Amino acid sequence: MKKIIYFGIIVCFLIIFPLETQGVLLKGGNSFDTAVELTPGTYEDEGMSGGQSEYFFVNLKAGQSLQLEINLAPRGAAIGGIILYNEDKLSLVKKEELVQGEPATFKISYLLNSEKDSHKIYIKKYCRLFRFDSFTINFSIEDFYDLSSKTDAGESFEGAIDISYGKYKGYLSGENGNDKKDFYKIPVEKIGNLILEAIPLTKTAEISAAIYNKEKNIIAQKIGDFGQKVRTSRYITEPGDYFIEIGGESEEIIPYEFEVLSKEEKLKVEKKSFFETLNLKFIFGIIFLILVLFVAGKIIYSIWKK
Ligand SMILES: [Ca+2]
Repeated sequence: MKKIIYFGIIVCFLIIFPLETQGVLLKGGNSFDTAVELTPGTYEDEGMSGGQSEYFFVNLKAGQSLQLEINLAPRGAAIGGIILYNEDKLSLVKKEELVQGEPATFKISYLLNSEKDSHKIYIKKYCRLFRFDSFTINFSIEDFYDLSSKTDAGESFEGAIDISYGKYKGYLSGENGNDKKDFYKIPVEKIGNLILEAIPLTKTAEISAAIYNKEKNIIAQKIGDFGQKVRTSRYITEPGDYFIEIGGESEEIIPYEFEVLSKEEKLKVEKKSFFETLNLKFIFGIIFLILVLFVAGKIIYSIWKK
């Protein structure tokens, strides 16, 4: 008897709370002011007709990316899409699709910089013409923090993250967001070469690396080709806080690695003397060879003459 009761309870539970949640039915607001907050998950609707729109908003931290996967199922054919707006209600991204017959899926991602600690992003979904029988949004958040900072490195000197010599990993948004630059600050204590190497970890990106002096003037810069490493350096004569800027271009989010190295004066002198030694050896070698050829020529000539 007990088993039957337990079985009945489980069946009732499964009817009320299905194991597979196919998506939550959610209606957005009809303006920015009445926008409805989205948390990560899948949201379905009951369809939209031409002229209809709904507003949502999400909150993200600096260094996080908003990820949307949109599925549009038209009734025959329909036109509609998604627009992202910032907190000031300025359009950031617009993606509109003409969908005919089969449902279509597209993705939007937007990586946010550290101009603010947290960002409110509005999402407007709309149908411009005809009708979608369903307009599904899958919303997720992905972290693209620089180094192990749990945030995004600043877009300028003021927000630079402190580093020391070593290898680090960071991210830039490319066209998918507003994280266009990352600034780092490195204290240089000794006179010598400050070397900066950076490489995009995707072939679709080109990366730039620059070094700024204590007065925040650029003193070394290199712009690379797609997927290529860049290397730039500058001989530092005055210790102090120097700055590094990494920039990049791509249609996708750019993961990158960079390394900051120092070569002190001592090493530089050693390197110079090595080349000097090499040059002297080369010159003496040439003189010796000419002498040998000259003497040999003389001997052969004298034998031939006899
Ligand atoms: Ca970044």
